[in-house]
Amino acid sequence: MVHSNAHSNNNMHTVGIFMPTTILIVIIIISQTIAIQAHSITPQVEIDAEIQVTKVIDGDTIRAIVKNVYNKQYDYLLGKEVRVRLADINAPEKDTPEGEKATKRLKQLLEEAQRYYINIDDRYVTDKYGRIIAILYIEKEGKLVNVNAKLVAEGHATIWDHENEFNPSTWTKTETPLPLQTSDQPINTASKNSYIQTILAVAALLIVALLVISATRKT
Ligand SMILES: [Ca+2]
Ligand SMILES: [Ca+2]
Repeated sequence: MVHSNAHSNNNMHTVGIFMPTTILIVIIIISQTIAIQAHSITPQVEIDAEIQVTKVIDGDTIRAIVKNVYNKQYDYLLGKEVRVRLADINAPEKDTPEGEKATKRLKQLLEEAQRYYINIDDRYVTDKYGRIIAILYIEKEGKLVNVNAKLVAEGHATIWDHENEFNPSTWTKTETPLPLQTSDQPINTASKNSYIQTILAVAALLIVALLVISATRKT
């Protein structure tokens, strides 16, 4: 009987430590997963990948290395150098004065930016020349700029609405402030995620504190 009681107490003790430890591990995993998602989620603007621009070919085409992929569909592009054709716009040929101006302006916009992203056409991905069809976004001074729309707004390119994921008539504004917030979304996904992260971090701290207290009492 004594042996049996001791055994059962030992089990209770193991369960007592095991449960909070398991909960703690689960909380850490969940909060890490949310942290990864929070980075990739942009509530109003669809972003498929982050790129590093290597060359401006002309007013509507660039060459770039794919740095990060936020859409599993494009995992195969990670680390690759690709040509990106700005979707649904057309800049004049490079050997014309207008084309030269458009190329120069695109270069200037890219030089002023801190980070570069693309929303790839999920419907066809590339054109017949193997160029990735995308909206190019640049991050500049806390704003996300739709470069396709910007070039059109400044008169360096015209809209050529091809059949694809994009509809240029929805490009009513060229800039979106970061962090992304809108009146129709009272709390955006990114800030909601950081709110959940904070709660989870506090919960994890409380569990650690409880573990320390229970360990101190036993010694
Ligand atoms: Ca897309
Ligand atoms: Ca289109």
